[in-house]
Amino acid sequence: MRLLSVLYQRDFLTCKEADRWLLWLREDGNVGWRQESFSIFGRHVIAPRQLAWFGNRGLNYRYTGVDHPAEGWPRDLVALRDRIQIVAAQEFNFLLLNRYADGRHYMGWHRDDEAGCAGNIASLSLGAPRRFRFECEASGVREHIDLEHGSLLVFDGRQRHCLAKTRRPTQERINLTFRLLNL
Ligand SMILES: O=C(O)CCC(=O)C(=O)O
Repeated sequence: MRLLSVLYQRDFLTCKEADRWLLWLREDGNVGWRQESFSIFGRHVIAPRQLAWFGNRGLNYRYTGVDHPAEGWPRDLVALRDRIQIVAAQEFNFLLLNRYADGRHYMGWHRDDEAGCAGNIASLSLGAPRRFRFECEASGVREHIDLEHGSLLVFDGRQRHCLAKTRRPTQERINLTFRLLNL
């Protein structure tokens, strides 16, 4: 694979664990899901997905001109973060969550190279499998990997990537991206 991937563990979580996390993330009161809007090239755009975040209190992840100030970690998520830190062999202090209701929800091509981002991103997938595309830096060739329920992908966020739209009937997917912001 030409993805600057450090690792892909298809069965990082057992199916039972992954199902439980999906329920927890959907449960009222656990996660403050919101549909964000931002300005891009002077256009007002509503993000085609829902978003939430957690992180070390005091950290602020600013991207697409929007602040995302963190207020700490829910207790339930700390053990999951710690487990992912061991596998990824690095620390994470911020978590961005994306919720794709169906195949019409997506994330366009981008790099996660904002000032203040460091290290790799650990991406945990829950729910419907979705196609993650990435572009080979040197050749411009595009490849993909289908991210499955309970899988963990650790990758270099500076490489161009996207979560593709699909016309196939597709159920909900929630993605957790653990990140390291420079303090
Ligand atoms: O949902 C995904 O797997 C992609 C997420 C992503 O590209 C990002 O958070 O930067």
